[in-house]
Amino acid sequence: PPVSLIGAPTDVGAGHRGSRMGPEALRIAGLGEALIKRGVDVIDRGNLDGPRNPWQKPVEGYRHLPEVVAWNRAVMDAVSTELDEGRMPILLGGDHCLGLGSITAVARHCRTTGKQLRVLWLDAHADFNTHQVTPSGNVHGMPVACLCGLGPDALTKLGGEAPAVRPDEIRQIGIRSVDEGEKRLVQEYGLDVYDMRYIDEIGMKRVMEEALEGVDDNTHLHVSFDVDFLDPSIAPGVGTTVPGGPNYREAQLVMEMIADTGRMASLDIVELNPIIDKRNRTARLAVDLVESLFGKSTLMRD
Ligand code: DIR
Ligand code: MN
Ligand code: MN
Ligand code: MN
Repeated sequence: PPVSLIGAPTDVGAGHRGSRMGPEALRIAGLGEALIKRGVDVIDRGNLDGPRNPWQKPVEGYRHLPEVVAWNRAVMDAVSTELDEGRMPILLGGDHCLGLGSITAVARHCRTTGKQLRVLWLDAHADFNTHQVTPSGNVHGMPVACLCGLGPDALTKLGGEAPAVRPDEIRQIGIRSVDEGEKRLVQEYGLDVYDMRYIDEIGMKRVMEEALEGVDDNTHLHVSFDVDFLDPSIAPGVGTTVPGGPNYREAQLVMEMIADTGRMASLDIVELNPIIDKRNRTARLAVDLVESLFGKSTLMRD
């Protein structure tokens, strides 16, 4: 399907500033041109508007909650517009709090069109904190909990009724940092987490087969790609690096196996922080991986 790039230049949900520059870094790394070269019809919608980052301390367990709500509303509306037009939205973040607005729009679209929803959450973190257990107050550590109905009404009911998404619609891959209180919630909600230990034990190929099991012709596959999913040795340009992530080959396999399903219908690329990068290499890697997501492969395969 035709693709629409949507920039959301904000870091209101993060603990480091700089992911507000993610959209431009991805454009400069050639994201649009790479897709056009693959024969994809691409429109760059430019950047959304929203409140500036006031850079304040958490209030009752949330940093910048009003600003986070405003940005997520803008993202939800923009993603909805593209889906209604039959286009594939690619959200250029911005921090990962925006996954809430993006996936709320996707879930609503699935309910009205009768599609099965499958969310692949590629991340070092589970992003399942609440204001009671968060160690930071940063809302980018909370979007999955909010999608599952756990959080303030302003976030959980962004698209109407909560929860926007059922835990069994989500598969998390690459996880290696879960906070103490967050662990209990992940367990309680029965989230399907393919953590790094499991990837080490059974290998990325089998992990992806399991994560994609049940994806059929009627499935809308949403990929939420937090760039800190990748090992910091190949992707240093993120605010919250965690050692021990997927290497280049494993990441390529993830993307190629998603492409093979032919069902990806929306994508977030988030947490890219060019401020702490080296010559935009992390954005260039992200573009390389997105090419694979769109079917680039070494050989013709059948
Ligand atoms: C940590 C870091 N779990 C927190 N989270 C994220 O502050 O809640 N970093 N998502 O990317
Ligand atoms: Mn994340
Ligand atoms: Mn993360
Ligand atoms: Mn590639």
